[in-house]
Amino acid sequence: VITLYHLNHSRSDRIIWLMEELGEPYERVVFDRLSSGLAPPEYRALHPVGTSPIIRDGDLVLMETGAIIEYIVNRYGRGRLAPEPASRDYGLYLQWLHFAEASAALGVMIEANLRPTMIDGTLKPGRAQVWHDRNDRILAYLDQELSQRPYIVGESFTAADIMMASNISMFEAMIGRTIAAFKHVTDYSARVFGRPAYIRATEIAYPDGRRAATNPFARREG
Ligand SMILES: N[C@@H](CCC(=O)N[C@@H](CS)C(=O)NCC(=O)O)C(=O)O
Repeated sequence: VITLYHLNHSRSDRIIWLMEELGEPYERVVFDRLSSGLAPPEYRALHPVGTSPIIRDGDLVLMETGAIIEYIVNRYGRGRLAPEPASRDYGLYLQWLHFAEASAALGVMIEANLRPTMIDGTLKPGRAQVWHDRNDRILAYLDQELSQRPYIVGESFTAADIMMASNISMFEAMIGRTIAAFKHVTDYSARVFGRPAYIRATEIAYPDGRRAATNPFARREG
């Protein structure tokens, strides 16, 4: 059975969402972040890089969200949550699965970290502006793609939605974009974040309800 080393308030919520979608058994070992936001030494001891998520399957220890998701879907998915390699959707599936961390999340993090170079609320010409513009293009692209189909790849929900949808709130929380201005992204968010597996995963990963602070679509009642 897969063990998820779950660092609270981290990307490992995607693995919980995936396992809840698949209904496959898994164990969670939970770690709290230090007050600095970094992973604690016990977590770092699990892997030489020590970022979240990390899983164990037998004697295999794996890091990197997209790789973990691809591994679990291919090995335990029994054909669920991914298009057939021979299908037309497969290429786009791989694109979004990888794009989510390699381009979308990375771009948000770079812009967020370059923001201290802003003067009077205006981005200085140069690197900050380059990343700001790239992130605008990414959001516009996402909105345009989602105007054409209900899920990021096609007619069915796939693991690429788990990878990509989880990024949406970062655009608002970390780099101040207004998601409500993107109608198709907003409609899509309501669709995927309304899934029973997502709601279950949120209750497991955020028992204190704190995800609501950054994810307006995951607001819990009461
Ligand atoms: N692209 C990597 C990013 C991993 C990453 O930066 N994870 C963050 C949590 S969301 C982390 O481990 N932060 C705590 C730390 O670096 O100590 C992935 O998706 O696995």
